[in-house]
Amino acid sequence: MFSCNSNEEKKTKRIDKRPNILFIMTDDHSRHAISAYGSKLINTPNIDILANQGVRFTNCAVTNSICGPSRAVALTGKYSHINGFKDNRSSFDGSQQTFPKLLQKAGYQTMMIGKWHLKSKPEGFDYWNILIGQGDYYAPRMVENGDTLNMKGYVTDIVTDISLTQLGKRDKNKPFCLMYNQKAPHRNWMPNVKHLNLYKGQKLPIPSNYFDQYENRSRAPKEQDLEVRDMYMSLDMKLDPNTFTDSTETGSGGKKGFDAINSWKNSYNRMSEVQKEEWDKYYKPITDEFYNSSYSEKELAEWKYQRYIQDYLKCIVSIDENLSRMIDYLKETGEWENTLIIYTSDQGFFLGEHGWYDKRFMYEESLITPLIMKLPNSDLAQVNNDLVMNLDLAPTILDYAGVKVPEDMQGQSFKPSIEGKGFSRKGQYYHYYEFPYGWHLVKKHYGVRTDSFKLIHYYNDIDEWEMYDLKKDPNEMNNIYGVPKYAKTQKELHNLLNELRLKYKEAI
Ligand SMILES: [Ca+2]
Repeated sequence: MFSCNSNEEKKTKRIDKRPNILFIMTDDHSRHAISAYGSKLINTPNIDILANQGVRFTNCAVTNSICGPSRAVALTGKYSHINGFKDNRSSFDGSQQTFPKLLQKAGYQTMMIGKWHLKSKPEGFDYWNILIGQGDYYAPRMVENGDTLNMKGYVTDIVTDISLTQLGKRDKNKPFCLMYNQKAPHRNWMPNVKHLNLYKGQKLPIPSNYFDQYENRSRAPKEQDLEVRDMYMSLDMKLDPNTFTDSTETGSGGKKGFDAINSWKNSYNRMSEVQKEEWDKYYKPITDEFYNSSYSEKELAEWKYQRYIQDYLKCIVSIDENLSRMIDYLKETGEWENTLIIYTSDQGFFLGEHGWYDKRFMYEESLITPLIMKLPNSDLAQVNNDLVMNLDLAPTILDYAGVKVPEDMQGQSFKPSIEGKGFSRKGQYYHYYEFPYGWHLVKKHYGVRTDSFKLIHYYNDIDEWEMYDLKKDPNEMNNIYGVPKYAKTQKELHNLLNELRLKYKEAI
C-alpha cells in the first residue's frame, strides 16, 4: 500500500534537512565551450539545465590559473602563498583546514571521486577514489581509499559510475558532499571512441586573434610556448603512433625535450583492441591527410586548430552526457530540490585566442572560469556579474550548509550576492608563479582586475607592466600602460593592487 516510487516519500525520509552539495569540477573547461555561456562551438544541454534553473556567473576569476594550485584554493578558501601550493611542483599539506573537513565534522558524508592532482592523500573524506596524477583517458589507474585499482573503460564514464555507486551506498539519513571531479577536457583530449565522428568534415570558426603577433604588449606574451601551431604531432595531433618518427614533429609542445612520442604511445596503448580499432578508423585517414599534404605554415596552424578544438569539444560532450546521469539520479531519488550543485572548472582555457591553448596567463580566457550554481529549493534563473572568485567557493559552500565560515579563510561567501543582499569586492587579485620550470614558459606575474580594467606586472627575468581597458579592448590586444589619458586610472589600479597585496598578506 505504500508506493516506493513517490519522491515525496523519499524526500521526507531524511530528518537532517541541510542541502546536499554536489561539487563538480572539470579540468581546463573554457566557458566558451558551454552553450549557456553562448558558445558557438558546442551544445551542452545538461550543463545548461543547471544554468536555466540556477545562477550563471560571468566574472568568476581564479587566483592562480593552473590545475593543482586552483584545486588547493577551492578546498581551503586561501591564496596559494597561504595554503602552500603555489605551482604543480608542490604537494598539498593535507593537515590544513578545508571545507570538506569542516562539512564532515558538521555531520556531512563527504566523498571525493575523480581528479585530485594534489599529490598528498585526500583528507576529510569518508570515501575517496582518485585518478593518479593527471589521470588517464582510457583504462585509468585509480586509488580507492589507499588501494590502487586498474579500471577498464573511459575515464569520464568511470568517474560517474563510481560516483553513482557511492551515492547509492551512502547513509540516506545524512546530507552528502560529493566532489565529482572530471579529468576531461585536459590535454591530450582523447575523446570517447563513441564520439569520434562528431564534427567530422566540419571547420569550426577560428578566433579573430588566432594569428596574434603580440605587438603593443610586454615581452611576456611573445616569449611563451603555448601556441596551437607548436602542438606535438604525436601526443596532441594524435597521428598514428606506428608511423611516427622524430622528423614528423613540427612543434615544441610547451616543453622542449619532453618525450611526447612515448607519452602518446602509452596513452594509445591503454585502449583495448576493440577501442583501438574504432580509434584507428577515425585517425588513420587524418594521419594520411597530414603525410599527403604540403601545408604552408599558416595552413598547418589552421589544420592544427581544427584537430585541437574538435578533440577538446568531444571530451566535453562526454562530460555533459554523464552529467545527465547525475541529474537523473538526483531527480529519481528526490534529492534534486535540496541539493546545491556547483559546476566549475579549475580555471579557464585558451581555445585558440591569441593563437594559444592552455591557461596560466591573467588574460580573460584563462583567468575567468565557468561557474554555474543550481541552488537548493530554487529553480529561478539568474545571471550574476559580481567579481566573485574561486577563493570564495569554500566559504560559500559552508554558508549554504549552515556551517560557520572560519575567519582565516580569505574568500567571502557570495550567498548574499545571489540573494540580492550585496557583495563587495573592488578588484580580483591574481598571482601566477610557475616559471621558468614546468611547462609553457609563462612568466611569473601578478595583477588586479576590476569590472573595467586590468593591471598586470610581469617579474623575475622581466620587469614590465600591462594594462587593459576591458570594455574597449575585451580581447586584450592593446597595452595602455603609460598612456597619459589613463594616468588617473593607472594610479588607482596601482593603489588597489597594493591594498590587496597587503590584505591578502603577500609581499614579493
Ligand atoms: Ca586545469
